[in-house]
Amino acid sequence: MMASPAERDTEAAAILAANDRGGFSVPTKGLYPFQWNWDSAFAAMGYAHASGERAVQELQSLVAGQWPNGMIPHIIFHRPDPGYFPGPEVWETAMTPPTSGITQPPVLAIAIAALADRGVLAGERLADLLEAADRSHAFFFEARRDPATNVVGVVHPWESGRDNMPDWDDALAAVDASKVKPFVRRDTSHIDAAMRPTKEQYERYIALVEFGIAVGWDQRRIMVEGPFFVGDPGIAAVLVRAERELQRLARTIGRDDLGGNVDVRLPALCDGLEALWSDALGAYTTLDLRTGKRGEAVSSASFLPFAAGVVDAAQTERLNAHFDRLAARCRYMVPSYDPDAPTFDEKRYWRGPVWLVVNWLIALGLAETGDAARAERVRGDSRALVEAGGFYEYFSPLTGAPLGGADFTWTAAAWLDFARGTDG
Ligand code: 2M8
Repeated sequence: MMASPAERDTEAAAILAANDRGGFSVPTKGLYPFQWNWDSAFAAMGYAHASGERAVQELQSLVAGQWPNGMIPHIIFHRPDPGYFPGPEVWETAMTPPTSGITQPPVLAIAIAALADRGVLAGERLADLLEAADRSHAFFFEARRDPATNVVGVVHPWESGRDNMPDWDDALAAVDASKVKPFVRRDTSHIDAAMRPTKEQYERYIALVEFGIAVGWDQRRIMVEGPFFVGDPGIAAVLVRAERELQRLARTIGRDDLGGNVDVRLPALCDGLEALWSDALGAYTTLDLRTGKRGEAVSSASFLPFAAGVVDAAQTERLNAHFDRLAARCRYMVPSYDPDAPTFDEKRYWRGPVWLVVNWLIALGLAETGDAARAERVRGDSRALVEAGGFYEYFSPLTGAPLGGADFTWTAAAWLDFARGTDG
């Protein structure tokens, strides 16, 4: 049902309040009952509209789960909940609070910057959060960067946040799942199985968890010896942007020691991102670091490097051509996968649907490169999706049909901070 922007504002605020578990948020009730890493970073920017304090708390509760090696896990299990699989007893990471054993896109420093720029985060609390972000970036540099190419990759599709994207299929299919013990999924008891990953994929997701346990969650061994290591333009682009934000803020508070050695870490991360450019495709795509195979289609992550400030004029031209082709095919931008690819699926998880948080970062990058028209296409479509469909987890790029979980935290945050704009 079509709702006015003011009605959606009220609803968004109510969703953020309802998904607040006291200092941390859950992505949605039922389907995702714990704190997720990049969800929380986006959530903080949403909470800032009602309370700067609550926004800061969201980031503090996220970094409370940081490992001694700097990794911020993808899930923090602050409290038990039997409704999700795999829970803490499956991960066996022996951390306090209990956590998963992999990470997610490092949106944290982007959120810190947003709160600092708004004036709701300063002083010691800002310095503490920047230190946490710095240690997390150092973790990516040490344990998720291929030293030969500088490419930053993921050791589990869940690390990318774009879990089920077709580019992971081949590398995931090569993972041996023959020894995985039987398990019961929970996601398909909340959501139509046609929108979720398949059983074969789930078995391999768990096989990767079991590999982590087998090496005692030694994150460098997982990168070097593990069965899955694929360069990800999504994480690589978010990390470059996050690193720039970290260095900018660190300078404003006189903490030049943060941001790694500025002459080393950032240039290496930029080189690694460039190594994910496929000239054949004319876009940034995945690179299997075990086999050398590149992804062959455009995904929403192909457009994230705009926000990293690395795209040159010739690359921009080629990316724009893809953007315009997708924009002609899809009523709503940006599909998570190329609608012209045979593996595109309008409804299934990260194989086609639109996520507002990815749109948020894409629009930001486009606007910064001076492309107001394409930025506005992305923002306007995001706004129209929520006005018509509400605060769902994701949406069909073809029809706008709302899909996945309802009353979603990061969709509400994206509405308040990005999609609604300032004119409604
Ligand atoms: C989805 O991922 C989780 C695993 O992390 C799942 O399917 O169980 C993804 O969309 C991910 O990007 C997101 O952070 C998470 C919570 O919204 O859900």
